Amino acid sequence: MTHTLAIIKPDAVAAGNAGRIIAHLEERGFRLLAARMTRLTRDQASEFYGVHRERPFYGELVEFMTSGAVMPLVLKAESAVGKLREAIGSTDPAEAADGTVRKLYAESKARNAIHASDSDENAANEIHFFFSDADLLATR
Ligand code: FUP
Repeated sequence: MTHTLAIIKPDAVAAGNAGRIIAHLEERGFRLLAARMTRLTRDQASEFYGVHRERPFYGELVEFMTSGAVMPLVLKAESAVGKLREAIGSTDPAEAADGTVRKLYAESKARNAIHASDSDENAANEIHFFFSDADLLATR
C-alpha cells in the first residue's frame, strides 16, 4: 500500500461535490487517511504550483486555487499515485474517460475539480505540505 495526495479544488467544493468525490474514490478502493478543509493563501498556492511558474496559465491557476475552500486528502491504496491519476482522468475534462472524477465533476481544464500527485516523491512532499506526521497517525 502507498499514499498519495488529492486536493478537491474550489470549483468542486463550491458546487457541493466534495462529499460525492470522496465517496466516488472510496468506492474505487481508496482509504481516506487524513482530510482538511482550508483556503490557500497566495503564497501557499504559488509554492504548491511552483513547478508551473513559467507556464502561461500560472497566474490564473494561483488565482483559482485561492478563490475558495479546498479539501486536501491523503489517500491510501495499492499503487496509490497511479491509481488516483487513473481515477481522476485527463487534465481537460473534455478528454477525460467516462467515469473519472474530472469527467463527472470538472467544469474546464482550468477549473478541473481535483488535483492528484504525479509521482511517489511528489506525493510525499505534497502530503507534508498539508499534513503533519501526527495527522497521519489517526487511522493506524
Ligand atoms: P494535472 O497533473 O492533470 O493536474 O495537470 P498539470 O500538472 O499539467 O496542470 C496543473 C494544473 O494547471 C491543472 F490542474 C489545471 C492547470 N492548467 C491550466 O489551467 N491550463 C493548462 O493548459 C494546463 C493546466
